[in-house]
Amino acid sequence: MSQTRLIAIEQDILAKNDSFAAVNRQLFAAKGVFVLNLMSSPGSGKTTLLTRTLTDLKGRFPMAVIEGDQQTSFDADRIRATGTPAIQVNTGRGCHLDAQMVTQAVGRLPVETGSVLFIENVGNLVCPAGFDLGEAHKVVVLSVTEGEDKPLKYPAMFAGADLLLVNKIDLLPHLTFDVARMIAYARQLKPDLRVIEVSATTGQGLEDWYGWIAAGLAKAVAGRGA
Ligand SMILES: Nc1nc2c(ncn2[C@@H]2O[C@H](COP(=O)(O)OP(=O)(O)OP(=O)(O)O)[C@@H](O)[C@H]2O)c(=O)[nH]1
Ligand SMILES: [Mg+2]
Ligand SMILES: [Zn+2]
Repeated sequence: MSQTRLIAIEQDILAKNDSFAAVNRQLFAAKGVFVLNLMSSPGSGKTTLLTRTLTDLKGRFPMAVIEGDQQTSFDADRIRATGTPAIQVNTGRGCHLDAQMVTQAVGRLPVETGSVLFIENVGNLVCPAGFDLGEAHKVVVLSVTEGEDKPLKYPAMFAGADLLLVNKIDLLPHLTFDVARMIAYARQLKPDLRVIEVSATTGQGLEDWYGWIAAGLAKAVAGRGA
């Protein structure tokens, strides 16, 4: 296939994605739903962080989850065990969620007015960055076992992020990971990137994450229908 033809196909795919993302964003704005697209490499702790978050924030506002993985419903099962509604989307050979998958999943979920919708993307630091899902913010999770160099190796992911959660900080005493250096690399790509250091297992730093969510939801609710 010629390069021009390939580029044309890619442009078609992204244009189609953007139109579904716009539909999603409009629906979320009308209902005052605060939507976060969580992305990371496999195993950084997205589901662990979510189950802890859902448990700790239970009763403060309604929440729902869309889980993206190539196969299995393990993660949606873990989420449902917290009592939160969750839909698993299996992408098969696909390596990211797209906006149309979110449109379809939202139709099957009780997404209440004034709620938070977490979307856990497929574990992959590359192409999920290219697909707008209609979210309010892109949140990147990077765990301290992955190496400080990841922002510079996967720049699109970090350049497009609104929040970086540095996870597994409970493991720092056993590692040589330089948190400050990693953050400096990430801020080369996104100078005003907000960073919160957390441990999904010990709970360290999670209050800041919860505060950030609550502030975002308040804004989404205040701007409802605007
Ligand atoms: N020590 C430590 N381990 C963690 C932490 N968060 C997650 N883990 C562990 O990391 C492993 C992967 O966690 P998951 O939550 O499944 O990671 P994920 O990002 O959802 O993985 P995928 O969905 O496969 O991309 C599990 O064994 C977790 O127990 C943390 O803060 N500290
Ligand atoms: Mg997961
Ligand atoms: Zn992909």
